[in-house]
Amino acid sequence: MGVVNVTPDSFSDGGSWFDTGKAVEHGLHLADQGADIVDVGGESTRPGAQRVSLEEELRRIEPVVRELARQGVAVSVDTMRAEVADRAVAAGARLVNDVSGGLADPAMARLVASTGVAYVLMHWRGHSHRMEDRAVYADVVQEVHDELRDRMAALVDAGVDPAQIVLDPGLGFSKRPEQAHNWALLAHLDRFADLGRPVLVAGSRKRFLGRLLSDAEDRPRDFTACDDATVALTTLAADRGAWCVRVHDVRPNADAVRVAAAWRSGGADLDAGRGELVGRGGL
Ligand code: PMM
Repeated sequence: MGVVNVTPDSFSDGGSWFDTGKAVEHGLHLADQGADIVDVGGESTRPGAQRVSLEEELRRIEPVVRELARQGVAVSVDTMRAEVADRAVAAGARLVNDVSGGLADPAMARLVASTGVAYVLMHWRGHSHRMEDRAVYADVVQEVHDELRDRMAALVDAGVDPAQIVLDPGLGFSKRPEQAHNWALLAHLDRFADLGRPVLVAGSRKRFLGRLLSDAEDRPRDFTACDDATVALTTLAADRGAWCVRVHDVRPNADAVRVAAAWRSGGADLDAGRGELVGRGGL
């Protein structure tokens, strides 16, 4: 999954693709580089970010989703709002990526149920301005697991088919780099297997990588120099069975997924690292 943030202020690529034409061009480039899905978002979720209005979010993403879908790209919409998801699906999006796991908008579950699109349910404990102080865990892996399980049950109660759901531990969201929450989740990705759904890992350029790669004076590495570490993360995640990785620099990560898949299959299935269609029953 390649990322197109149509925002002026995202952590990793804020401002670069804020213009509709540039965003479309970038999405096509990511598809060309090997992205099976292009994730289009219009609201920054960086720690401390303020929300954008519904109108502004729609203005940012709708034309980009429509044009990419028209050109045959499998588009995902990164939104917490049911109305934005609805309009994006009408414009051709095939997957809704909701970092709030349905908590930010009570209408999201019904929308996902009625459209039948694939849905990324991410672990979330609150909007950006609150997420740091809610990063308190006795056992981060167990708590993230149980909260995802409970959200999945709530969505299914609201009519969502479990087959629509992809789970995401939400690296960096109410997870503190200095407390190694993200690494604990990665080390125990297999613990999510009992929930019976594919897992998406989104660590690309995140602060916990910059912190790991701090210099001798303990200054975190800038995110612009964390792409090699992201590829290492992708390789390990793919080897441990992640269904999808969400990344900014697609080509080396797509290559890493294919290497990991070939390695895992012992050469028996050299196409295993190529993506599959997403949608009900297609996950
Ligand atoms: N992280 C960001 C945005 N969208 N979606 C999912 N499913 N999982 C994530 O961890 C996630 C996301 C924030 O990162 P960015 O600013 O680099 O896009």
